[in-house]
Amino acid sequence: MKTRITELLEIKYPIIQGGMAWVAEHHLAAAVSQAGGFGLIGAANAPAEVVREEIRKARELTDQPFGVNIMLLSPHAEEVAQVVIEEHVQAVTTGAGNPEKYIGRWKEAGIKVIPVIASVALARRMERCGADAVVAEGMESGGHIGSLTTMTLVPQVVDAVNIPVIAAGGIGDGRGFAAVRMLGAEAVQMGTRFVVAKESIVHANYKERILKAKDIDTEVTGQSHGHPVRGLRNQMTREYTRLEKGGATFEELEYLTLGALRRAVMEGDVKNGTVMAGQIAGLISKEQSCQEMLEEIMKEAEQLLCQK
Ligand code: TUI
Repeated sequence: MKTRITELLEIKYPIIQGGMAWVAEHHLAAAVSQAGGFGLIGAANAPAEVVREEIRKARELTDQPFGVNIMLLSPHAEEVAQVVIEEHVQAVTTGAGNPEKYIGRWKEAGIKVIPVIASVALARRMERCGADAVVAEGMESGGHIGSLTTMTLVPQVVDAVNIPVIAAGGIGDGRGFAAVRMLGAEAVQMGTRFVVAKESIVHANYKERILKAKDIDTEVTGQSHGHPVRGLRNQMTREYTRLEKGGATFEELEYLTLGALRRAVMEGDVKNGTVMAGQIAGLISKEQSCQEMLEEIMKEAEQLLCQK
């Protein structure tokens, strides 16, 4: 399947892996790219030199193109923005903010720039600033989210900009892929499905929670201070919600979640850690290699899209 995104990123399949904090490290990114999709290293809150090492390690595992996701709330965002230039990564995606001030520098260095956006206004602005594409991410996604659904956001962004649109949020199989193609998207970005990939280094407890999740098992915390985050409900989210309803300050809530994603991903503490996952978790029921996932999704999508 050829689209402007497969051309832009020089990939076989128009499937991009989300730049998930702690999860999207070099093994996963390289495996997705090696399988014909586009892998991303999630810089999250990591220092720039750690990101540089991750890029170099991914290069040892694949000669295919991959990118880096820069989380703009990170205290290291500025340095990471420079490292991706020095390391000549093919593409940068950004999340949780407006990457305007970096776009000129990245474009000059020949890097493809793909901001993740959650509104038409930011999509338009990114196009004006020279972005090559945007990821339109609905609130079905795991992690930090906006307020619109994928179903409503994607077609409105497609109508508002001329650059290609990648859909994200709530997509976990070939049906989701085909559905967003109908909305005008030229690729998908998936996160939750890749968390359970064989090549994903995520702790077995975390994978098991996703594999066993039901449709209604995710919850959004942090609405009150403007940083809504979706994850699987557990002791941590219940305590968070109790404090949030009781009027806890931003600092008190931050303290509760400090290091919580790392505890869940790396140590398997799925009770008191943060288990970020999207609403599609209930659909995800098997651990597969990235190659198996991509081939299965594309086969299903192509069958659906080619039906007369
Ligand atoms: O960034 C993500 N997902 C993330 S980042 C993350 S780490 C984190 N953890 C706790 C709190 C905050 C961050 C976990 N998951 N997705 C991309 C995304 N970007 N979703 C929504 C947005 C977004 C929202 C508002 C982008 C821009 C924006 O407005 C910026 C502006 O200035 O207009």
